[in-house]
Amino acid sequence: MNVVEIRKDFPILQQTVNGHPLVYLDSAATSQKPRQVIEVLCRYYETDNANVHRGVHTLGTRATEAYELAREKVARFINAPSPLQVVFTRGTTESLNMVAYGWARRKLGPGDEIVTTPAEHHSNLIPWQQAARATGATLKYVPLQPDGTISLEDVRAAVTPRTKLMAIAHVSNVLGTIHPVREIAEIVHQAGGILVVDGAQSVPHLPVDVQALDCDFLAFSGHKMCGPTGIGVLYGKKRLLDEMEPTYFGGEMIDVVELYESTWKETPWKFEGGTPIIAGAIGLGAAVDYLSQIGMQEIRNHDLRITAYALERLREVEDLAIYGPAEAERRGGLVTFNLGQIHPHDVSTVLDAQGVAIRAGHHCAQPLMRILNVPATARASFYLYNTEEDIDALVRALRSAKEFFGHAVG
Ligand code: C6P
Repeated sequence: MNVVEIRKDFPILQQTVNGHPLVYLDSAATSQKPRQVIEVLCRYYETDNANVHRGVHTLGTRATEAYELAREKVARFINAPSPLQVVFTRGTTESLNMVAYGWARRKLGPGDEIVTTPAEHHSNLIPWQQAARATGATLKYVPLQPDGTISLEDVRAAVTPRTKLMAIAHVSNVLGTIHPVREIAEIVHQAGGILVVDGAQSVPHLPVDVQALDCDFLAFSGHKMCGPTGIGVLYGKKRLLDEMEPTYFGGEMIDVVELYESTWKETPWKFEGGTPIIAGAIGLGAAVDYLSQIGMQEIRNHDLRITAYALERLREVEDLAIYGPAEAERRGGLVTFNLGQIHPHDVSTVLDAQGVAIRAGHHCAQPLMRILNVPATARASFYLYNTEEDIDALVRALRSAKEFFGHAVG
């Protein structure tokens, strides 16, 4: 994988910020977009733009074909058995809410259990809180180990025949932990439940094969994988999608509409009410082409190298607390940390003055911040365009932040 060449694909990286070359270390929040994706979006609007599944005119046919081709590309990318199991959504948050509304609220009742972990992103936590409240089901948590992992023993203890659903991130957006989804799926299935996987941080970074993982639902966002914002995916097993209720009712998702009742199209179209996110889906298709051409295993290997280097260099910085597993192999491409007592927002501001973009805050994981006993953390996250020089710039900027706030460190 030639990172120097890859960087040339990303116009946004060719700039200075605050007088310094941009060092973008916030891809877990959103990734940058390659020229190949931007050009597909421009071309779509310049030559093919029309509504889909409606007009029989030429542009309508072209737009429909491109939209459905994007579904096929996404299906291949995650090895879904059929494109009909790929629902286009606005992103991970919407995908997870659709399962919570369309499946969990229909299937759960008092005495049933939903199992998750306290390290989840709010998008994979609040929908289950709300579903539990609405149905009388109980929400249970698998405890977090001090190194940010969970043990399969604890999963076995938490999952019972009452467990109708377990939800877990494949990769934590704060700790970076890669969770053993395949093994968890086996435990949940043995108990008769289903496994919902939040793939927001895994699908962009690892080869993800839904059939090998045997997950029942997988949610992810296009904007974290070189695609546009506003597009995401819900993959589901066919039987579950078929028994799931649509969340949105209206144009395009219907079969027959009477005055007092209506019927729906088949999966996946019954979930895509209204004019869908046409350009977004086509842009995501282009992103999938781009990533596939480089190779997801190559991207994973690159993430691994950069993360190992980052862990090594960051450990040299005095007073820097690093959260999550010690070994790069057990992490996705991100490192979360705190520098002494300096508030992460202040750290981030000093870094920004040197062109280094990281994220600071609770990362939409407030219960996890309480477990870590911090109000917030700083996070550097990596992708296929980051280099070891980017990590060196991060470490230099952190050292200067330490000098700047000297008295507050320790
Ligand atoms: N995490 C981060 O900086 P949306 O916003 O729907 O595209 O993705 C939500 C989401 C769900 N699960 C995980 C594990 C995530 O990391 C995210 C998005 C970003 O960590 C923005 S808060």
